[in-house]
Parts: sequence; structure tokens; C-alpha cells
Amino acid sequence: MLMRGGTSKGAYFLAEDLPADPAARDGLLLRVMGSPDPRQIDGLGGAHPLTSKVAVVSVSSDPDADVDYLFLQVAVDRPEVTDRQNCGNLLAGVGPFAVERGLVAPGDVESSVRIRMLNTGGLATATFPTPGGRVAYTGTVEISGVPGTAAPVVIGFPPGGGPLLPTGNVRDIVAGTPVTCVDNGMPTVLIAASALKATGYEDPADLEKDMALADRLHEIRLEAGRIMGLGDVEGTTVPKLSLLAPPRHGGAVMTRTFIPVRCHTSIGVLGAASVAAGLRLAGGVGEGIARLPDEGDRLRIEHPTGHLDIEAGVEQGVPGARTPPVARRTAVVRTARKIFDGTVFARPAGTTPVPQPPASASPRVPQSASVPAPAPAPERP
Ligand code: NQM
Repeated sequence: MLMRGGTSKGAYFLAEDLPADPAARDGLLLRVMGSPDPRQIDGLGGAHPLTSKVAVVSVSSDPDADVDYLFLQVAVDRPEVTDRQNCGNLLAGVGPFAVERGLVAPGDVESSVRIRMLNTGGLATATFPTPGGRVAYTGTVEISGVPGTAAPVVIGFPPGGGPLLPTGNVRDIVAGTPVTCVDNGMPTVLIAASALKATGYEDPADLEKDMALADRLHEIRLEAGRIMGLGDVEGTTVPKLSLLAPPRHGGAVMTRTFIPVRCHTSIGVLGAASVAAGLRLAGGVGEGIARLPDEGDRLRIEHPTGHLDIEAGVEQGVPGARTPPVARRTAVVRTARKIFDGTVFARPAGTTPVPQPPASASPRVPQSASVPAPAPAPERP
């Protein structure tokens, strides 16, 4: 099923319809999406990381969850599929997909689906309207970055298990730049836009053309990845980098987020959860930039195409007592839509182009850590 989930779009599969072997599965998904090819002309992918995504869903064996959700990012122009990051946008389609496929019995008015997110081990609950036991996609909720309105999918995340501050510090100096490294569901490096000689209000396309900025972000990302305990992040999609600037439209902060090479046209859900938590930390790089509301956990994160409202509270911890800050429950409203349900005809195995060595040794393009060979997978339509 092809679905829009939040501000992303992807192919949703039942796990049982894909090869169980990860290398065979990834080889098939590359051919399904049309990768590697900057236009993804021979597959379902939309030639951008935000439209080259896959959700794999199955009934969960975990008593705390109804379904398991594995997110796979299919690179556009590299033969690479990675499970190293989660996606809170595609997550918005998982509950409706689970009901559509009969994995979860719907309620008569609305349904709540408990989802185990396999990429991180975290849990989420998605609640959405199912009048008469059928998923309703139409509604009145508007989210920035998606034209029109649709039915709400309310997603709640209980506090995560991992540390909110992976480096143990609220502020680090990385490649000469002050940063706050935070993980409230998505490892993210917060940087004042002004520290990189940007305003934070630029058009994403213009930021992507700035090669000096790209080099600087790459340098920061590699070092931040190491001190966040992520190892060598050269070929990975995490951590993300969010440039912060004072808000312009009544929100808490303006953002430009790199994921990690392309600049997001809005902001990821878990990326926003991490930014929101990071802004609340006393001593973080957001201090003096963000305008936090006087009360409540809700924050408005401004981004290139509007804003994302997110509830993300933080317990500050006690620095002297070595009690680290922790996230409270995080919640967000998204929408999702079934676009197409049918049979995808993947390019046959063995016809995927053999990757050529990169024309230039540009360090900005994450190279694949593991290149799945064109898989002699048991072919399915
Ligand atoms: O942060 C893009 C998106 C995402 C991820 C990315 C996401 C999230 O907007 O929860 O949803 O950061 O690669 O889909």
C-alpha cells in the first residue's frame, strides 16, 4: 500500500510479503523504489529521501504492542537501505495500515493501535477515527507541508529508555562549534544558525547549494556522531542537524534541519521531539534563541513550510547530584492517507545497476556502509 504518513510518503508492506533475509529484502526494496537513480524513474520512489521510505508491519509478539513497525530508509542515488533511523512521519500510517490489513480489530468510533518501533525498541500509540469500523482519512486537520486537510492521527510516545543527552553534556564544542546533542527519539545535533553564518530563514534549496556549509555540517556531524556513541556516521542517516534561529511566526524557534545531507522541507516528527526537548534544557544552545511558552509541554517548532506543534516535556535533572534530564511523554498530531493499494512490479533481480565509484571523493555524500548485492531473491510480484 502506498501511503502518505505525515509529511512523508512510502510503501507499506506486511512483513510476511517480503523476503525474511534482510539482504534479499533490501535488494528487492531497492528495485521496488527504483534506486539507485537520482530520479527513481523505474520505481515507486519520489526522488527525495522523504518520498523514498518503507514501513514493514506485522502482528507483535510483545504483550505491550499490537503491531511491530520497522522503518527502512531507501537511499535515492545509492544502493543502500538502512534501518538505523526511525521515522515518526511514516509511523502515522502504521495504525491505519494495520486496520486495513486486518492485523488489528477496529473500534466503532476510533481505534488506538499500540506500535512497537523496531528501529529503536520504543513504543507509540496511534489513535485515529474508524467510524463504523473503517478507517476515515478525510477530516479537518491541517498539517504544514501537506496541502488540504485530513483526519487526525494522534500519536503518543511514552518516555524513551535511552539517555536524552547522549554525550552526558548539555553543551559540547564540536569542530569548534557549540552544539547540544539530544536524542528524544531521533539523534539530533542542535546548532545556532548564526554559528554557521546562516540566518536560519534561508530556502532549503539555497542552503543545499552552499558547499562551504555542507562541508562544515559534515565535519560537525562526524565528530558529534562519535561523541554521541554512534560510531563512524559517515555512511549513516543519523544524527540529523537542526539549525536554530529566533522564531518568526509566534512559535518557539525557527529550524532548518539536515537529514543529514538534504535540507528537510519541514521537520521530522521525532526530529522535532528532539529539538523541543533540547530547547528546554537549561544551558543548551537554544538558550537566547528560543522563546519558550510560560507553561505547558506544548511547543511550536517553525520550519520552512510552516510549523509543527509538539508536546515534549523534560525533567531537568539535578546537575550536582548527577541526575540526568529525562523526557516525559511526547505527543503529536499528524494525518495520513491511503494513496494506492495494489501490486508493485519490481525491476527484476540482476538488473540493478552496479554502483560506480563516486566521480568525486566528496565527503558530503554518505557512502554505503554495506552495499546489498542485487539479490537473487525469491521473486514476488
Ligand atoms: O524525525 C525525515 C521525516 C523524517 C523522519 C528524516 C521523521 C522523524 O520527516 O520522526 O519523520 O529525518 O530523515 O519523515
